[in-house]
Formats: sequence, structure tokens, C-alpha cells
Amino acid sequence: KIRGCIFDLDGVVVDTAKYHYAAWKKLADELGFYLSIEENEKLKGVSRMESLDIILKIGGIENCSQERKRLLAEKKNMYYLEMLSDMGPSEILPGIVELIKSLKMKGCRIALGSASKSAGMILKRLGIEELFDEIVDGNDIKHAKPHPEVFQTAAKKLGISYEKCMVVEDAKAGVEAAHACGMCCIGVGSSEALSAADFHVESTAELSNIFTVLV
Ligand code: G16
Ligand code: MG
Repeated sequence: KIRGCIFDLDGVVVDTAKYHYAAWKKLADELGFYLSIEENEKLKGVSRMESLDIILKIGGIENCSQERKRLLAEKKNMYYLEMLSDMGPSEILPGIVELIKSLKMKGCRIALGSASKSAGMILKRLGIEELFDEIVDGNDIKHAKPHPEVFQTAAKKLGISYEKCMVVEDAKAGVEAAHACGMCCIGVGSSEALSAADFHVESTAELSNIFTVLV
């Protein structure tokens, strides 16, 4: 039986993945190349600086100094935060609030496991911070997904062993991170990148169907 559930943020709890893509795309446009939806899959769940390295590679931009990289990453984050400025509760993905409440009623402990440094701010802004027993985000970890550190830290904070934790993810890097520490993972979304997940749903609205048999 599953005793703990760890939710990814972007693309699972809130619909911010589209803003990450739009912000990276704007940066790529300025750098003179096109960032496709397919290539954007590689950035999901990956930290800001590592995402930038992937972007620069896609654009064939070499010999970028550390200082320029820092400025470019800052710029992308500025675009991202601007796009979030009129984000409201309608950005919470379908069924998530109800699902978390029902899991808690069944005694399941809930954590957030996100690579984003803005996770706390986003949850606060949407008024859903209290849904989570523990929050682990990009400010708390050294190694980004696919390294399992974010999920390991969350499980430790919840006080639940890894094999009794379920991860919900929308990114390939996140599925890999869950598996790297022996956790099961539900992949959410239509992407082929999720084929390695133990369970798969197209939309967050379908997650409760899977949990009925697991918790
Ligand atoms: C998210 C996104 C990634 C993003 C990363 C860092 O992770 O999926 O695309 O690059 O956070 O975000 P920030 O630049 O806000 O620190 P997750 O794990 O919530 O999907
Ligand atoms: Mg995600």
C-alpha cells in the first residue's frame, strides 16, 4: 500500500509548464533560433541552469561565459515570472485539490517535490500551500532531476520509506528520478516521454481512478 504521495509542481499541480515553455521560447527567439514543443520536453523537470545548457546546445551556441549564462537564465526567469503575474486558481489542474484531500482522508501523507525555485511562491499565490504536509523545491536540493534527491528528501521529511511512496510526474526526468530511488511513478500527459512510468493518465482528472486501487 502507498502511504505517501509526492507531487511534482509544474505540469502536475499547476499549469505552469506552458509558461516555462513560452519563456524559454522567447529567449530562444532572441538568440535567433526556434524552440519546438518536442525539444521543450527535454527541459521539463530539469533545473533552470541545466535547462539553459540544453537550450544553448539546441541553438548551437558555444563558448558562452558563466556570466552570460547567468544573465540569460535570469532573463528567462524574469519572462517566466512576468507571465505568472496574473495567474489565478484556474491554473490549478483538474481534480488535484479534491484528489489530495481524499488521499489525506485515507491517511496518505502528501509532499511537493519540485525542481522550481518559485514553487513556494506559486503555492502561496494559489492558496494551496496548506494541502502539502511537506514541501521540497529547487532551493532545498543540490542535484536536479533525474537525480532522485528531491524525492528522497521529500520521503524523509514525510517519514515514509521510498517503496511506500508514489510520485506523480509530467516529465521524463521526473519519472527517472522516482525510479532511481525505487519509487513508483504515475506519468501525467500525452507525451511519449512518459512511457517508462508505471501508470499513465492523459489528464490529472483521471488520477483518482488509479489511486482508488493503490491507497
Ligand atoms: C520545474 C519545470 C522545469 C524548470 C524547473 C526550474 O520543475 O518543470 O521546466 O526548469 O522547474 O524552475 P525555476 O526556473 O522556476 O527554478 P518541476 O519539477 O516542478 O516540474
Ligand atoms: Mg513537472
